Amino acid sequence: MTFDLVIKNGTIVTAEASYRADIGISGERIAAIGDGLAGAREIDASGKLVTPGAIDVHVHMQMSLGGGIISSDDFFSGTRAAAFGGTTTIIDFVEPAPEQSMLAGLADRRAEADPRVAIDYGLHMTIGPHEIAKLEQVPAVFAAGCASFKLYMAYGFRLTDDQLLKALTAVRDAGGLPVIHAENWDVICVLIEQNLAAGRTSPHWHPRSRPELLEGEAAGRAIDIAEFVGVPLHIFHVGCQATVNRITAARARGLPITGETCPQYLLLDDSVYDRPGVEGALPVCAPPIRPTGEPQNMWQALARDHLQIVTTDHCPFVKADKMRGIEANDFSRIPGGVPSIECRFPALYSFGVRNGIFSANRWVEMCCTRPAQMFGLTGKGRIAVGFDADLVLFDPAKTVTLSTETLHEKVDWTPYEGITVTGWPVATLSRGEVIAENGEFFGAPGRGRFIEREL
Ligand code: DUC
Ligand code: ZN
Repeated sequence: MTFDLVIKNGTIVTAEASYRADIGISGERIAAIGDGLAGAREIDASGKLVTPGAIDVHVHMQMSLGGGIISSDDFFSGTRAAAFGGTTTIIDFVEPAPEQSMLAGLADRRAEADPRVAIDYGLHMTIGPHEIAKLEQVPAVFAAGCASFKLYMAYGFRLTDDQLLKALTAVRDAGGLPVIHAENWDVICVLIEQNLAAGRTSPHWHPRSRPELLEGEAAGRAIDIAEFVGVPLHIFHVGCQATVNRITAARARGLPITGETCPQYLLLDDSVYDRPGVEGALPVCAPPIRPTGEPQNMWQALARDHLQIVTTDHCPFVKADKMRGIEANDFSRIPGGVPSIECRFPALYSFGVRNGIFSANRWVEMCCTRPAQMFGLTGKGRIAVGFDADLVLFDPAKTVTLSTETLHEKVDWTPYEGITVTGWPVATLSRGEVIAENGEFFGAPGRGRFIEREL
């Protein structure tokens, strides 16, 4: 049998094992794994690792904060950058307008994404305060393929505990998975107010207004409400041990609680906020990047399965937008978010696998396989016959120095400027098609598909 495409002589790395074999692809799917396979096209992967396409279940493309501030990667530029970094599936968000039904919000978000995405994607539905009156719509949203629901304990989307109880109950009844941004908003608001009143206006005060202890408290409170309701819960963007402790305590009680961290919490510490001028404003994100020691805690949490997956919370804002908070003398007005979508998969290899913190199999598990399982991305995240041929040819020896020159994200800075990683994707396949190879992009806007997820 001749396959459409064969990846030959590579070392296949899955969540369970590493072994030498060829991969035969027919159409969009993996059709065979074995030796001596022949294809109409063959790619030699000698010396390369072959992994499932990486999956990033937490990104914000072209997300509007109001006032004309929009995250700078659109669904095309962001998914193109993702492909260069080995990511073949993302999950972004629907934020319905206050007067809109959740399904109308979903249709609007799909209209933004469908013509632009270069890789496959899914959407989480946001349940904000305005959606509490619309919770009877949750089953229809679930049936439309938005199987996970985002709840915020901060910002204008913030749900109070009574609202959290109602939202978690509705998501439970629909069979969905709630995901949560856990911070203590009341405490944050007071600390911001006190710091600004005392003239403490620089980004240095951003992490000091969002304490780890209270992030842990919020995560623990959300976990307790989820336990009471009887629903699983996934904790977003964990950067401190206080929150990890709440997750591990819940898991030790047998509860279906999971957590993620992101590259910014692994590669940086809060000294970034002391950089001069706008430079200190650029890495502002929430929860904030934590003090030295916490990144090491997060690496260990990944190694021990105290955190289950790695995402990015990719949400870039250009320097001019970040500058607004500096000009206003108010760190709380700096739009929050950093770019990480392109470097996540290679950086986790470089600093996790190469430094001996975890195995290459654990790397694949956290970045590919587990995200697909947890979020209902059926047919993705594995190298197995019948699965989508979303694959990465990864050169474990290729070095790349991260900078705005080398990265493809549509933003005029990166928090990782000057950091050199060893290990980088040399080819990325999405459903059997090579969409990025040796620094060239072969995909197209709109070739990605919306994935109706099922749990
Ligand atoms: N935090 C950020 O920093 N940006 C996007 C959303 C979020 O929760
Ligand atoms: Zn986010």
